[in-house]
Amino acid sequence: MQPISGLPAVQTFDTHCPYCALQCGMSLVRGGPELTVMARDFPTNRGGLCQKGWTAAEVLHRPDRLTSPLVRDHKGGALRPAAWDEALDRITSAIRAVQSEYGPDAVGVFGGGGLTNEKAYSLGKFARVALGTTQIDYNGRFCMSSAAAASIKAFGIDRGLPFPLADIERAGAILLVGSNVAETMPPLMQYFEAQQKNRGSLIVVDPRRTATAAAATLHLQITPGTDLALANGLLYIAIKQNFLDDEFIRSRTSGFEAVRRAVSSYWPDRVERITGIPEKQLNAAARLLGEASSAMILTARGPEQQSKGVDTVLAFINLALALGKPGKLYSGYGCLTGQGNGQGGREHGQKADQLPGYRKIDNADDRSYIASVWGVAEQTIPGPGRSAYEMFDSLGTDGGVRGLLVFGSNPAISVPRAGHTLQRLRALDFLCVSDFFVSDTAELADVILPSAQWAEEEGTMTNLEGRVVLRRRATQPPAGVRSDLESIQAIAERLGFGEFFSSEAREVFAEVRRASAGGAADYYGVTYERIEREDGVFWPCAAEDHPGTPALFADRFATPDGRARFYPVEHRSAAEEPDDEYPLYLTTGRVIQHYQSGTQTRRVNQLRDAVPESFVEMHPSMAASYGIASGDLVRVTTRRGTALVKAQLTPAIRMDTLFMPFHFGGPGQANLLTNPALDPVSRMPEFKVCAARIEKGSE
Ligand SMILES: Nc1nc2c(c(=O)[nH]1)N[C@H]1C(S)=C(S)[C@@H](COP(=O)(O)OP(=O)(O)OC[C@H]3O[C@@H](n4cnc5c(=O)[nH]c(N)nc54)[C@H](O)[C@@H]3O)O[C@H]1N2
Ligand SMILES: Nc1nc2c(c(=O)[nH]1)N[C@H]1C(S)=C(S)[C@@H](COP(=O)(O)OP(=O)(O)OC[C@H]3O[C@@H](n4cnc5c(=O)[nH]c(N)nc54)[C@H](O)[C@@H]3O)O[C@H]1N2
Ligand code: SF4
Ligand SMILES: [Mo]
Repeated sequence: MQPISGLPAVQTFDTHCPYCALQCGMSLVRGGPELTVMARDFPTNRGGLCQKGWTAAEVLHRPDRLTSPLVRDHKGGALRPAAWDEALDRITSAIRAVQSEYGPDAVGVFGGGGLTNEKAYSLGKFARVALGTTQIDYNGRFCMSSAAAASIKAFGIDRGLPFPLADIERAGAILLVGSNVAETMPPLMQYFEAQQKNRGSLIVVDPRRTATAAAATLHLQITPGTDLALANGLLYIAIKQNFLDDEFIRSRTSGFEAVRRAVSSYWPDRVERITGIPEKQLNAAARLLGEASSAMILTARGPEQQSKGVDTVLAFINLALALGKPGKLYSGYGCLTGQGNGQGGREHGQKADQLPGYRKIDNADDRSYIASVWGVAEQTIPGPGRSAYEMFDSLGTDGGVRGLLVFGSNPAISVPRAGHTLQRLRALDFLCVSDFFVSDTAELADVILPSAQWAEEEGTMTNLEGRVVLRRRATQPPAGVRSDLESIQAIAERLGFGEFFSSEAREVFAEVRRASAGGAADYYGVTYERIEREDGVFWPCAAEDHPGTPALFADRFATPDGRARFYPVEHRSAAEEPDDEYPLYLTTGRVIQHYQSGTQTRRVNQLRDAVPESFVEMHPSMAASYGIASGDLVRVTTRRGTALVKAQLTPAIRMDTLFMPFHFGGPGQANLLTNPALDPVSRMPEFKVCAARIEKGSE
């Protein structure tokens, strides 16, 4: 690894962890040939890091890193190293061939919420300007899209947390729904611990008694897929107990009467039957929230990754609004965004229906503004395309996507109904993947581009609070490796659109600022220099002398009339409920050691040794009734397929529920089993609930 020339031998670079949306501050220190990680005091992590953060630099130095493009001469042939020119020519000739035979929309792009703002922006622009395709979406569709859609409906804007993390410590009560912070954002636990020390109460809703739930004042061990009924039930009790803030409802919201009517049938014993949460606990939770002077409701993937994720989040927002909390100090509704740039990644145009600055691709004013920034004619910007799962489902079909470019995602592992998804990926005429390693998806590719990693490039990320932070370059990428911005620019160049793209992050960011100006997510006043000086800048920030906006909604919501909107929503079953054939619930999620599809963390010895393979978590009583002992192989079957995994017994899970981590491929892959039933609005698949059966297995 080459030091940057002209700098002293021991160097320290302040940057951020490459993984989750907490974007913990860390320093990279170079004494010898390799970089090591040091924790750093930053407002989000306050010196803390999780084990993924501590070991992140190992991923830079892995011997199996890609250092040259790989190409396959024919389908089924072997991958072989190739020069950049050859690989780029292969990509452009495949794009031309597919588009001339099937039209511009036959080439698709799939991006990721781990990409910097600069990359996400360039990828969205590349799809619209250089490819002229409607077909672009990204993995955030599988992440926080339900919460985003609900927030836009209710508040008129989607910033995951409309307040800074520090507010958590001062909240009198917090309802944390389907979030396992202790494993998914460990340094954030210090905020909840401080909140409880300040006599605040923490209520955790999860089918499992996770480490997060164990640390709570009250744990509601909910039946998977029933969060909406819980929210309506809590609002029912709040109405009966006079916990409502009538003045707030009158002056700052609209639509409450319809919600009052809708929740009038959610009396506690009915909600107990639906959710499995005892009436006494429902009352206790409503009281803790209703009597607290300040209160927050936070959701994560548990309630959101459901085929009714949007309605479920709306039900929790209704509760927060009825209690009069949004826009008040230490209070409100928030979504805990997951990916490193999960927030920024959803603002700059890599989503099927979106243009930069959180603009809409079907809005005439938005289109003409972005056309002017891009220097293209408005009518050349294509319209909205398919959502993520729908795009994967279309691969290789008539009228579907025949050539796909993937940047920053590993869909072979992370898309639901993986058996089918893999078949579709194999049916493509052409697949190009940009990654650091031969990921599970890259294994299927015709061309793989080796990408620079986080410490080898510059760029900005927007964390779960809406704080724009700076990723600094600490080292050069290995010879033969290029940044995604360089790759995107080079492909565009070959397609005749080179002048529209830059491979320099700072130049791209200058354009992001202009393109986002006046939009909902306005970055115009954010500069690299300001981020360095101010420990990040919160959007919206419309001018360089604007302080940024840590907290939203103090005076008005972002709706046209400034009022937040209530939406009446009704409980409905999950798309698939247990029955005689498939009697159990299966849910999926994460463990502390692994990140997402595991391409990175499965390559770190310490993390891989701790959790080397997939498993299925089940209650000892359930296991006993099937004659299954700890460590036994189990066949888990759903209507989509079968997975073979070892049993992990724990009394911390409901007796009717199985849990599997989704980080692994092979026979234990959780997504072989999951249901691609989609939310009608957000198009989020139902990762968190399906019906399953188990048998004791054998190799
Ligand atoms: N270690 C680690 N940390 C990560 C990541 C990672 O892969 N690994 N990924 C990052 C990303 S992108 C994301 S999106 C976040 C996700 O962060 P979280 O949302 O905290 O993670 P999950 O484990 O997917 O789901 C949280 C909890 O939902 C529960 N759950 C399952 N079904 C239901 C249900 O029906 N209702 C309710 N209320 N709860 C349910 C699960 O038991 C689980 O404990 O984590 C981020 N941080
Ligand atoms: N069953 C089940 N499935 C799920 C979930 C679940 O809870 N249950 N959660 C869903 C959620 S919330 C998410 S966010 C998705 C995540 O699913 P994926 O998008 O598949 O997850 P990652 O592992 O983050 O994929 C990123 C890939 O790109 C590479 N990469 C990282 N950064 C860059 C970069 O800057 N440039 C390039 N070129 N490559 C990069 C990594 O090495 C990795 O291979 O999974 C979803 N799938
Ligand atoms: S909590 Fe997230 S950002 Fe912080 S060290 Fe762990 S993975 Fe990195
Ligand atoms: Mo995510």
